[in-house]
Amino acid sequence: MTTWLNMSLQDGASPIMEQLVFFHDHVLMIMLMITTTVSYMMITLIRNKQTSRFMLEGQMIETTWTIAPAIILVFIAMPSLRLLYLMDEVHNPSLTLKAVGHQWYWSYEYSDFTKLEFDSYMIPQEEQQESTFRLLDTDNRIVLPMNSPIRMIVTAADVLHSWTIPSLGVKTDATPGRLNQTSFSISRPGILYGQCSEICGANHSFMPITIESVPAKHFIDWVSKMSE
Ligand SMILES: [Cu+2]
Repeated sequence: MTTWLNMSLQDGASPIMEQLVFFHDHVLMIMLMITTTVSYMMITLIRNKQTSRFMLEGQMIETTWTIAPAIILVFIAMPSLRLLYLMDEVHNPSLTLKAVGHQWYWSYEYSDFTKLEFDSYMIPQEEQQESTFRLLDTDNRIVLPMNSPIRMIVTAADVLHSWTIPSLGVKTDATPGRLNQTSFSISRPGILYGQCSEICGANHSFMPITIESVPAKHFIDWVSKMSE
C-alpha cells in the first residue's frame, strides 16, 4: 500500500507490476534525455544570434531530427507492447475469483468451490481499530494463495465500477452484463489494498478492496473453514 511521502508507484507485489515499475523508470530516463537536449537547444537559441546569409537549407539536420524521435518512440513502444500483451495473457490459472461490483460494496465468488462467496464492505469509521486503515479495510478480506496464477473475473451488478489493486498492476472495469478477465500472481505474503476506480455514485470512495495473500496451505485451511 502507499505509505507516507510515497511519491512514486507502490512496490510491486506481482512480477507484472515489477516490470511496469521498470518500464516507468525506463520511460522517465528517456524523458530526462529529451528534456535536457531540448532545454539545451532552447537556451542556446536564446543566447546566440544565428544568422547566415548563405545557408538556405539543411537536409542533413532535418533528416536527423525527423528520424531520431521516431527511433526513440520505437524504444518506448516495444517494451510497452510487450508488457501489454504479457498482462493480457492468462496462463493456466490455478484459481478463479469473481468480483462483482455493487453500489457500494464488492462481492466475491470462488467458483472453484461450492458455496464460497461473500460480500466485502468497508469498515466504517466508528468501528476502526488500531490495526485497520481508514477507508481501506474491509469486513471480509479476499484470501488468495501466493505464488499461484489467479484468474480474476470482474463484473458489476448495477453501474460501472473498477476493480483495482495498484501493487499488482491490476485495474479492470466492472461493467454490468459483461465479464472482464485479468490475471496475476502474487509474489509475497501480505495485505494488499485497492479502491474502486470508476466514479460510481455517492459512496464511490467507500468500497475498498483488500487482499490477504497467504501461503497455499493457509489458503486451503481458510477454504475448508469457510465452506463448513
Ligand atoms: Cu464503484
